[in-house]
Amino acid sequence: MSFFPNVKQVQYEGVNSKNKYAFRHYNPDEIILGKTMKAHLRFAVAYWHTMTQDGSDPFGDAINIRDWQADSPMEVAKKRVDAFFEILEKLDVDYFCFHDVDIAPQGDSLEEFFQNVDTITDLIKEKMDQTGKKLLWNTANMFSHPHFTNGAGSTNNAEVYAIAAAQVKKGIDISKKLNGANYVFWGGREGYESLLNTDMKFEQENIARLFKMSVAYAEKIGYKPQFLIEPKPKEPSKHQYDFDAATTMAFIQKYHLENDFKLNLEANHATLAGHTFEHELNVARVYEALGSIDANQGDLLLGWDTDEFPTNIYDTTLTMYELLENGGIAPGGINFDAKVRRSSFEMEDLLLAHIAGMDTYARGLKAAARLKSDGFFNQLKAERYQSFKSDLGKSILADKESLDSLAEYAMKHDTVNLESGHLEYVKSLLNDYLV
Ligand code: XUL
Ligand code: CO
Repeated sequence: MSFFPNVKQVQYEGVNSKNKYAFRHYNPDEIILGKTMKAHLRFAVAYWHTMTQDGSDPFGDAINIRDWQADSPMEVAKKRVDAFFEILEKLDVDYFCFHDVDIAPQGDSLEEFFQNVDTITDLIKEKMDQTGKKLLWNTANMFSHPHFTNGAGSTNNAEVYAIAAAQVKKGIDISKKLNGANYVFWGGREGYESLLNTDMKFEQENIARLFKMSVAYAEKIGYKPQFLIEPKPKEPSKHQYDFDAATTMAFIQKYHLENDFKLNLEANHATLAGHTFEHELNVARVYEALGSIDANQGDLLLGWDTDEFPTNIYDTTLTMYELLENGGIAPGGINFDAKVRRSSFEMEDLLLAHIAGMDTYARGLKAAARLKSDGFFNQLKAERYQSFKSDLGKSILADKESLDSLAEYAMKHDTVNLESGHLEYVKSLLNDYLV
């Protein structure tokens, strides 16, 4: 049975195509800077937004039309697997990501939940073997269930901590079973509401402890995916410990986790933290910790985690530039952690939204490749820092100077030739690369 009988395999048809189920910019086989677009972009579809989201919001009921409804939660879960792989195939996307709770009903006990997970991952594995699709990452949802109200790794309740550990253990087992490339920790409730009753140091130490147990377990079972932490400043916690890339790197370094952990950065989480996405990517690159990305965009007028599909080519250009400078994103990828708007409630919108996101990233990649080939940013930066090529600059960089020697120099040379950055001109030149 097909869930999208009216849509054929989506293909690249070029910018003049009027077929809405065609790529107009994403041409998987096109070579850009020596690699196919497909190899650069490593797209993934997110199970949660695509398969489980019903379109409801705090003010409105479920609205999405989804043809995988059935009599029991397990029957729904099984139908979703079929529909999901049809989506991956129709979009020609190679990778996917999921939380444990997205794929299987939680039932009445942890035991029942894990049995359901086993059954569904058997099905997923069969589909993977048939289609060649791959698991980019999976994760344990440790924020939805009522027992995680006060956190998982950061909980005040040792029994809840044990449940979190059980879910992570299962998550790593799933990663091994499905040959996952990465394993993600996103701590939605790893944060606090009020310092009046919170021991922040205690909670952070416990999170680090859970991460160390995870590394130890992966080593024990002989399967170690790249571990990733996904920062977010707030929502649902008021103060989330993994606020942004820099805060998370401080945590990773404090607890000596840098050999096993990198970052999974999300565009809308960056904007929630008051940063651009390229800022977050650049911070991760400074620490050599850019692992994978969650592609979406927020709405600056709304200011919450709207998880929209990316359609802004300015942003995807600067994002792809960071990824190119990173030497690519593998073994990570570009996961569409994005949901259709409430008004896009038809089944086919799931495909149209991904096509829009993929085309927007393809345009970003092409523009970023042009910027890189022309040495656009390198040239600007070389000019801007050129004073460090002078005798004085070279000597500073060679660590040959001290406050004494520099003060002596400054006393004799205190009239400086400042140069304008011409930033408006630079931005207008950058615009030429976008279209
Ligand atoms: C929430 C979010 C999560 C993570 C995985 O904002 O981004 O879906 O990507 O738990
Ligand atoms: Co995310």
